[in-house]
Amino acid sequence: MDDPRTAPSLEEPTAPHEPFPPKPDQAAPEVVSATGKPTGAPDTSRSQSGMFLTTAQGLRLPDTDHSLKAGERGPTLLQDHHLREKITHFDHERIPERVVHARGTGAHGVFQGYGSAASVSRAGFLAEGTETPVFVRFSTVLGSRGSADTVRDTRGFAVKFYTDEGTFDLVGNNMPVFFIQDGIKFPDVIHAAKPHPDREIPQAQSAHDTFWDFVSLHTEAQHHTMWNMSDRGIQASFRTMEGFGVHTFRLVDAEGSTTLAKFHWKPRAGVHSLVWEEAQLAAGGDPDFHRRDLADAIEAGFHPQWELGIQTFPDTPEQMFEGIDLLDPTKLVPEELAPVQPIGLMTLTANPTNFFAETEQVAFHLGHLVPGIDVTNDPLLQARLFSYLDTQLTRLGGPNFDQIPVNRAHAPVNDMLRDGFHQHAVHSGAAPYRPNSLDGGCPFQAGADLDGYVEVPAVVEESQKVRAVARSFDDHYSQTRLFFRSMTPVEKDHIIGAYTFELSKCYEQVIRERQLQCLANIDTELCEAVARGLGMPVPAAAIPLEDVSPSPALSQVGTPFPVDGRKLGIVVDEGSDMDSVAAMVEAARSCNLVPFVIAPRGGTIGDLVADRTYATARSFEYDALVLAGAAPPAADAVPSLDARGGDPASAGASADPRIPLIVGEVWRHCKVLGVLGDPAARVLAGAGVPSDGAGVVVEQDPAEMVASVVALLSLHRVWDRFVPQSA
Ligand code: HDE
Repeated sequence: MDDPRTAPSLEEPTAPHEPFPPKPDQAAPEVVSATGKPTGAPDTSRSQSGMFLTTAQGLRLPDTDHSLKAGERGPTLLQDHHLREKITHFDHERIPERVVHARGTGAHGVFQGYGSAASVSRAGFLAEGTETPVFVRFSTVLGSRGSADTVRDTRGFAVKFYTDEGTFDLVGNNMPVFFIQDGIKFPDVIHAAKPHPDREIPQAQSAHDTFWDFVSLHTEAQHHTMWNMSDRGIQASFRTMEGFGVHTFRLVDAEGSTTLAKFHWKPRAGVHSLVWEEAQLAAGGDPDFHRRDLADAIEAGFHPQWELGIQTFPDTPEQMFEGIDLLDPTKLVPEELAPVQPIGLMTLTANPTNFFAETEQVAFHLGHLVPGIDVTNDPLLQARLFSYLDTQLTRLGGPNFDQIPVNRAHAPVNDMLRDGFHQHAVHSGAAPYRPNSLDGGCPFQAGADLDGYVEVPAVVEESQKVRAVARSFDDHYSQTRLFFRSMTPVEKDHIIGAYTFELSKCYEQVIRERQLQCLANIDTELCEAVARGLGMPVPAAAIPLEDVSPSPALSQVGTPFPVDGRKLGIVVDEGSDMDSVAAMVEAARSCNLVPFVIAPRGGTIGDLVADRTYATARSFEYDALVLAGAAPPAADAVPSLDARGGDPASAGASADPRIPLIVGEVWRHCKVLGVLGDPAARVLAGAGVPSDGAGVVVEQDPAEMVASVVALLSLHRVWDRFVPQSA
């Protein structure tokens, strides 16, 4: 029998049977008790059970479609307990979204330690070969829960490691620096970046007055702002995104010696971004673009991987490295000065079974630490140590959110926390206090010798209480300049374009002027180009511009990466050579590409299923496109009525106008473009794309075509096609 989840019957099924188990690509939190005890229950035991519809009390119900009424046309009776339960629960299905990072997506996976960190950290999960289950949540920062994925923003990269020694959370971002140096300013930067309080627009955008007002007045935000304006602000996918712990942490080895360290996640699939127009098209055409990509990839068996790495620095009293204050979260340490040393590998293996239960309810906290990892005095980090637990009290409705399945520790929990809303543990014993004799003294304290977490006895210098910042935090511009000067010309152009776009969206001229002054203090070329775009005079730098040595590791361009799970669109029509197309689909699959057949209409074409039609396809969905036919106008092509129909004049007399539209975008977005056979070549000409252009592959042989596409795609885009304006 076909799996009814993938092949549901046309008729409503009425024969009772048990609920379906999760799909093969799905996993759920491990079945441990509210206090971390393995229950031995099967994975499915947390889902619905029994064949029949019941109330929350397990009472079987004969009818859930009609409320209990005084006669067929009479009023509804208050005594209808099922109606009241159903509606009351529904009325309370929503919880407050996260105040930041509301839009997110999650996945289960596993982390394997390499053992290479043993010399600096005693953390058990970093030991060679140790496997630790993880739950990851990626997010945007500014948008509400339903906002689009591909907006320009920083991305969250939060990982929960369910280690044997307690849960460790690495709550990072896809950028190594932050807007502010002190956590007390977090409400300010977020209030400035969120939608304006009067009209609540714009949603999930930084291109507005209050954001630029804040960052231009508060110049320590300039470095992070430039990361947002760079290609890093519009990631191609979560799978191709770096992650950073941002702060400097303190690692502790088995002997108690300490080392300062910064965490990095390096994606095996490379670091790739969208181009701006593509990001905008995707935000409208598929607001779930990143969420869908991650879930599809995992379902298809392309399990994304990241290597965890550390940069290490001597734990000196100054906590400085090469003139960089390691406690200043607006600074990075170039990899050329402190290479990233790999210490483990994370593989995401399963999608959540239930979005709300897992992705929405997961609660990360920077203070979830394990022996071998400690914090530093970074003032941003210190405020975060307070915020993450506090915010859950409102969001998850009380103090027992640690007992929600996705948040349960896998290590045994023997705390003395009791009662409160939604208490799931049934605590035994009489004495949740210490010292006690009534429970025989249990629970007992564990020192370092018994794997207890002992804070590093870091020296706190003799000091006075002050509201002040260290002089070593004063420089707001040199690393911003370092970042810009480390970009390739095409990346610089993108940054210039982003600043120009965003500042053009501001209404207040003074804000543009002020930000241009900041750009003048960063880089003359950048400032001049943005000022030109805004039609404004170029201010002179107010500070001397330092000579900086570029850090090539900051650039995303030029390194080849695997193409697993990248998407290939293949445009066909009724006259295409479908044997060739089938061979190409096969060859693409064997290279781990995901082929999509784009046909004039739905159904099958040749022996293949039409994955997309001319009406539903748009360029942003594909990393590369191959034309395998003349694409004559499909039956539903109505160029004069359908804006998606494109310009019929540019289509050539014979092609469906939507195909040249896609081809034009693919060309503009510097994606690989293949042409299989002569009829397809005519479509190319009709779209105004030169057949000898960079990254245009003209082939007769399907296998050769796929080989060429893979070779070009490994560099992500055909960078040569951009004509750089910057030096
Ligand atoms: Fe967060 N941040 N943050 N943050 N943050 C939250 O916690 C906060 C900061 C980050 O997928 C909140 O549970 C303060 C830096 C991620 O569930 C909240 C400050 C970095 C996520 C909070 C910062 C982050 C959050 C909102 C300044 C990168 C999403 C809901 C002191 C290193 C986690 C929640 C998830 C979420 C506070 C700064 C990363 C309010 C006060 C720096 C990835 O507690």
